[in-house]
Amino acid sequence: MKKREFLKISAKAGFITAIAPTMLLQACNEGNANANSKLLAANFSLPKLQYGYGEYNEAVDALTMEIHHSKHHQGYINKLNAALKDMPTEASSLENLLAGDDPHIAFRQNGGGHFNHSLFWETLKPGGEAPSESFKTAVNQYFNSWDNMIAEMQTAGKKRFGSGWAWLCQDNNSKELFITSTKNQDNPLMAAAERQGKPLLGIDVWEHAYYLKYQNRRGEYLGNIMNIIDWKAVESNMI
Ligand code: MN3
Repeated sequence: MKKREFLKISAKAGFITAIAPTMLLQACNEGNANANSKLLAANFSLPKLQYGYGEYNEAVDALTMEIHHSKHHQGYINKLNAALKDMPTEASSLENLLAGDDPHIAFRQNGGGHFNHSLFWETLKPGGEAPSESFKTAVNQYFNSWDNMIAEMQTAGKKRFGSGWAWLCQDNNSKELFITSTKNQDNPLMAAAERQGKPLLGIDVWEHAYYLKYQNRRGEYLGNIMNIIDWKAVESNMI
């Protein structure tokens, strides 16, 4: 029996705590875990939205918000918790799990889904919130103008084939701001991303994010969603 299979069965049988940490380390192959860290708890829960489902209506209709939050996002959380029970990990946080070496596809899809949507909700505000002068200065430095940055985000979202996300990120080393996109529920924390960095803002371009109101008009959705961004919340994600 392979160690991972043993772990799976052990976890289901409820005696996972009896396994030595070193064995978990080998079995889970999480490179940066250490013997003193705890297992990442399988108790993620749905974050509350800051506003009512109907309050985002200038960009996204109430029914889309409700289904997106209470069904899609909840679904990722349920599957993430189930995957953590099946495959215990010593990663110190969800972010570290996603950024680690080759996370299991269940973590990429459902851990990514939970991380991405949680970030998305935090940065949406009916009517939007203007950026600070210092954040505008940072954006101008890397994109030449605020409008160029907005346009580049919209292009990243439009060009993402199929389902995925457009991202405004910060380089972990140079601190440079940059824009990229990822497929499915991948994000720039992951080694699979075209460019890794700290996500500051993610825009969901899955059809479930806009189809009821916009049908095939993803560009129109991308135009309107940028009007309800809380740029102070985005800035608060900077390194
Ligand atoms: Mn979504």
